[in-house]
Amino acid sequence: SKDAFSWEEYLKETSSIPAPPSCFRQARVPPSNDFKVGMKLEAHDPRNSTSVCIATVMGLTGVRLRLRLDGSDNSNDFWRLVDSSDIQPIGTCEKNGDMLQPPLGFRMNASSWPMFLLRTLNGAEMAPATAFKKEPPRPQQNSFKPGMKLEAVDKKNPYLICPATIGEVKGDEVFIMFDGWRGAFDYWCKCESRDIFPVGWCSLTKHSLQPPGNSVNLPKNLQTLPASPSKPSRRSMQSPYRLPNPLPPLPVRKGVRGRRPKSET
Ligand code: MLZ
Repeated sequence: SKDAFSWEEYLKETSSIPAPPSCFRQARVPPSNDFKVGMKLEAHDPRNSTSVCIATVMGLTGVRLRLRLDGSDNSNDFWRLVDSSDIQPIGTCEKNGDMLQPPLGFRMNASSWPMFLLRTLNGAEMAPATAFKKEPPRPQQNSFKPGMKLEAVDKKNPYLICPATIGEVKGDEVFIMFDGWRGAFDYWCKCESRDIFPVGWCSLTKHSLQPPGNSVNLPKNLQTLPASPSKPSRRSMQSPYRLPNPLPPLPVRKGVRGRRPKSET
């Protein structure tokens, strides 16, 4: 559509450059997603990473899988790349002499786990070994530089991948700043994090990419002040995208919703 987010235009508008693909722990040519909804696999429990559990593929988004641990509730879904080392074919755990564990917060009595495991695996469609791709190597060093643009998972809304900027670089870590969200979703992560991607990744892998938010990114010491339209210099550093600020009032029209992107919640 005509107002879809365009990196090409956005990079021009913000006079910024993308972080080079060599900075990232991501495949240069993204792998294919050969999983199907309903397939089962083994996954490290994100809330207890030493334990390996059975998971079901609930959805596919680009080369990421939406996963749910069998025996867990529906409010702890998590997302993994098809080349993540956190996932493996069913049988891997046993081959390594380990035991499959109930997920943290298993919804039944612990004594019913062995029977639950038998039943959940009986007749299940298991993801084939060929669907699991080899995790790419770590980058040699942290080559990110402040100001570089990228695409990053919003950890508060992990189904979302959003345009972001490197705010700071410290040792092997980077500070991820989400464009247009006034710092509300920013985080530090390792440069080798699997949650950060080069510009163009979503488009290449057919994953949706959120547009930047409407809020101006202010320097840390000014973040509590309202953005002042009378001092345009304050907003000149980053994302002048989709201004003006303040937004015009919403037109009141029956049956027409969502004319303004949702604000941070
Ligand atoms: N809480 C918002 C999502 C914000 C996403 C921001 N990502 C950097 C909503 O529910 O619309």
